[in-house]
Amino acid sequence: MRLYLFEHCSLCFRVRMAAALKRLHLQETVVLDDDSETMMSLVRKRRIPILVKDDGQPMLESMDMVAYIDGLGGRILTGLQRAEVSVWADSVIAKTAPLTMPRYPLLGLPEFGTIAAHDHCIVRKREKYGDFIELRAKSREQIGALMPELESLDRLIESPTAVNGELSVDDIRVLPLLRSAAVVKGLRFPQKVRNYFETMMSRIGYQPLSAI
Ligand SMILES: N[C@@H](CCC(=O)N[C@@H](CS)C(=O)NCC(=O)O)C(=O)O
Repeated sequence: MRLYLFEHCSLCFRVRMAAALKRLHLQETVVLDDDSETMMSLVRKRRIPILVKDDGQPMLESMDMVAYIDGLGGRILTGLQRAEVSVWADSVIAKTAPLTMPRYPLLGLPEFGTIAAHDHCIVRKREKYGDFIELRAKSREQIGALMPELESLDRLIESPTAVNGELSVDDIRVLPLLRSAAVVKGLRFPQKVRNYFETMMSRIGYQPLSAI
């Protein structure tokens, strides 16, 4: 199996996390941000992540990929899901994206490994999120707006090894978002969130991205 991904992409990290939890080796290709051809040739659209299965069939939805990987051998995402956790995950993105998006191109990530790929990202994302320098200049207030969300998550976390006490798809929803949020220097995770983040990242053998 080969996963086509961007290193910064939290949806891609869902799939990498599922594979790591299963101790399953995924071949990985990081696509340059301006390399639409690779994506188009696989799935006829500009979309990441793409999982190409061993039979050559590509998959396009990250949660379908997670379910597929979890179904190989004995399932491990067996815990119950909680609506509050998916509601949290869906709503927090509006608060994290203005902080994380303008930082990713500064982290030396492989998808921005050429100046053309880097600028391709800036030009496209600027349309959606606004000017990156102006966004970064608002970091303090954005962090202030995000903190109550992290405090809410702190109250939801039941164990450092599983958000609901037993590993479930909710962990796949939450950990990749925390990995993204952790690129924001000066953002302090509340105690249970920090324990959960550190425990889970170490369990799957991933270092956090750098923070800026
Ligand atoms: N529902 C899809 C959404 C995938 C998605 O939105 N991917 C984004 C990257 S995170 C994308 O391909 N954006 C196009 C682009 O960056 O040009 C999934 O969960 O896999």
